[in-house]
Amino acid sequence: KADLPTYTLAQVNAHISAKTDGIWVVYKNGVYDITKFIAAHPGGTKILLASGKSIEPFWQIYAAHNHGDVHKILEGLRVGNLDPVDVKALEEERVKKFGAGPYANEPMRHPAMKINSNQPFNAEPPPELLMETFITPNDLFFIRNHLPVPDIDINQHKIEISGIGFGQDGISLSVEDLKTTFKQREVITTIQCAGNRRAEMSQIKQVNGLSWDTTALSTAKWTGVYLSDILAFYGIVDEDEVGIKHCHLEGLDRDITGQAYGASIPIATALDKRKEVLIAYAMNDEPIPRDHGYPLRAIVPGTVGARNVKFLGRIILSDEEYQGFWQQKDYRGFPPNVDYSTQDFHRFAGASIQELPVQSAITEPRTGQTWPLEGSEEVDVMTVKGYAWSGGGRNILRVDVSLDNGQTWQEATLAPEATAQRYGRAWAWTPWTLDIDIPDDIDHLDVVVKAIDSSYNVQPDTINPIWNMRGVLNNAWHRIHVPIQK
Ligand code: HEM
Ligand code: MTE
Ligand code: MO
Repeated sequence: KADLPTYTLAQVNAHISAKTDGIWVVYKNGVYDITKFIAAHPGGTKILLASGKSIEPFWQIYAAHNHGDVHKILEGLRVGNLDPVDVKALEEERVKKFGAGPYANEPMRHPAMKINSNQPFNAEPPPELLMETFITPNDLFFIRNHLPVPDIDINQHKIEISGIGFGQDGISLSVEDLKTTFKQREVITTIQCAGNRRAEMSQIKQVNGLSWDTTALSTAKWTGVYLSDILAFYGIVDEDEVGIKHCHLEGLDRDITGQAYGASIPIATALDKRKEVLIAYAMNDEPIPRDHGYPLRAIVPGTVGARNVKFLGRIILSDEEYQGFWQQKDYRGFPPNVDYSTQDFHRFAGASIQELPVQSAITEPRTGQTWPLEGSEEVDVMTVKGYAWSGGGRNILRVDVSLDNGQTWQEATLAPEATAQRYGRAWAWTPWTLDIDIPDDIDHLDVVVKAIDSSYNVQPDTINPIWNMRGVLNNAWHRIHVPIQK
């Protein structure tokens, strides 16, 4: 590119009109004329948002540009080099915004998200926005990252499958191989973090972990191929075969020692077609956003979020569980009597969490939020909203709401998309609503919810019997306190 002219950022800034000087953008040290490309851009006229500017911040949101092919198109539009002084200035601006080091290349996030930690990035959506739709929009889907988000070129990416039945070297498949070899499948599923509602658990006695409220869960439609189809293609259909017990799922996000995020699921889950375990390449009809696992992600319906491994790089069939930290030391249920002061507390770690227990919560109103009385009507009504969900595909049979701490109950109305789910394959949540008549002469309401799943499992009424030092698996009755404004 040495023969191309050099331009300053100020000159690029002036190229914002297709009619006069053309529309230019910059990317790293290159200057590009996109005037003729705009009409052909697969993402439409959004590209104009970057007119005269750097496209980098935009490409941080839209992972689909993370492609050798896209960079080839871009180079075809090159008209010059950016003045090295401006290249340095842009880089400094980027570092100021995103920081330096392992977290310098994180994607952009929706400003409405409530951030629980920045590095790694963890955030949950406001409950009122989350419950507006059955399927959560991608940019409002809760984010739970243990490590920096990797930056993967989809064209170079190959998923490796090894272990029992595949030999040590195993095989590898590109994203294209997956799409062309196996039948395309769709699954609508809710992903819930084991730490959802941890904040309430800490009110009983401090637990360790991110302080999640009630919205460390979201729902999406995932497109991909069944893991059971892939394994069957290579002749693995029987879980009793030569000692296969676990299916490891390993991501491409790594800590500074090189240890990847990884997890495992029982081989029975991986092989069972009815469990619909997916190797997904799309989320709500878009390439999976970087935060949610671009370019490939394991979707394990009905199973705790932690096993839905993002940025999937390797699948290994084994006679033992995955040995990484988050399978062995975390995402396990400790008994209520064990805490960090207990001698050798790791000894008490229970089995790794897989299917989650029945859950429900109220999302509107929020606890502490004052409810204004209309005053005009005979009886004032408060609309209460929330979700229910159970692990293992168990359907929600009923959602009960009480205003007197469980003495009497009213039945909520369940969302039709939810109740239409097949028996034993209710992977998605059950949104519910109930209009409550507000009694006269009260200054507050204490509202309680519980759900019942298709195994007639119920939620515990208090947190005490399920308290655990990691603050996972909180599915006690959810309670809110609502002051009534007279
Ligand atoms: C999709 C090229 C700039 C927004 C795409 C795709 C290509 C492309 C090839 C299809 C990718 C795929 O689906 O495999 C380019 C080039 C650009 C540019 C060469 C600069 C010269 C931008 C900018 C924005 C943008 C600045 C936003 C402000 C989008 C969106 C999609 C898309 C929304 C749809 C895919 C998605 O939602 O993830 N672009 N693009 N693009 N592009 Fe661009
Ligand atoms: N996969 C990888 N590779 N790295 C991670 O940090 N976090 C897990 C799981 N998969 C994680 C991962 C946890 S604990 C949860 S709850 C879900 O991803 C969160 O998925 P989301 O960020 O798409 O909401
Ligand atoms: Mo999680």
